[in-house]
Amino acid sequence: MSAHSPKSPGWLDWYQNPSEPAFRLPPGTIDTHCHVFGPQAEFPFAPERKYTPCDGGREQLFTLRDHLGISRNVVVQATCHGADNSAMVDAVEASGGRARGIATVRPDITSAELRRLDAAGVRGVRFNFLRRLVNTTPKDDLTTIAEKVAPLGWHVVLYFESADLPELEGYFGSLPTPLVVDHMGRPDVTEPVDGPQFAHFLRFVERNDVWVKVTCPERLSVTGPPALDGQRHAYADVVPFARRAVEEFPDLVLWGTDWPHPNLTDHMPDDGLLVDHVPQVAVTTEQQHKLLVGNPMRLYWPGEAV
Ligand code: 0GY
Repeated sequence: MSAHSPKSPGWLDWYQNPSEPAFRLPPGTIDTHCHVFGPQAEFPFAPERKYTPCDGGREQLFTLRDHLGISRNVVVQATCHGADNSAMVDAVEASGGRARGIATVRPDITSAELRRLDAAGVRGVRFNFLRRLVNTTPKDDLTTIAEKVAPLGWHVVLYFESADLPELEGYFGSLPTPLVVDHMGRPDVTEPVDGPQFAHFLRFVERNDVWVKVTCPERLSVTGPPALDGQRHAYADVVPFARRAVEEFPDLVLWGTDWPHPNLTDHMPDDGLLVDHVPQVAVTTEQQHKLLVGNPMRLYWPGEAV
């Protein structure tokens, strides 16, 4: 039964009362990676899910959006909802045009259902290769899905571990849609930024014109949140990786919060600090504008004024 299941053991709830960011996001900033969890009573979690989160519904997402100075959201279907996109679609529809969605669909989805999702504001599908989040991801099924969504102008969002990129990149390159990669392809930030693993990822981006989300410093970091004495910046070890992606591909990078931050058990980020992380990775005003406004507008609201 999925109704009113208890949270997974060790589950950390999203941060209450996030700080006021010191960095002012430019008008029109888009959070391209966030989720909604339920609320469970209204939108039950999927039976096949790998975790049961706390509730994190659309109203709470919109409250955070307004608090941080974000204009628009891209709500990415979370694995705890499986291929039932109702909660995500509900959030997108309730946003009054200020949100787009990324769905999870099955290969037998009909064109009528795809058109309905498109009309609601969905612009892509997510292919998840993390073994701790999904069972199998049969490539034939994913190819069928990609071929169905390509005519709508949708893209595919890829979530994978950096160690799996060499095995997967040939397949990714064969997909008929634009590609967006979550969380910089999850680099091991204890490796040098100039090391072979991240270089491999950057060349993959270059070859395929891949959009890169420079998201989730809190998830990738080993050094972690700021020291209480103020002597250590938040997520300092992730900064060189994100900065490199922004410098090399200023027109392909995207930013997002990842609220409500699934599967964090060590610490839950203060979302205000995640905003203050932005000028660490995009150091010029021009880079910031592209990352936060120009690039995501081109991808999610093409042709529209900010
Ligand atoms: C993320 C990361 C994670 C989870 C999900 O859909 C999800 O369950 O995306 C993760 O556990 O790394 O992007 O939110």
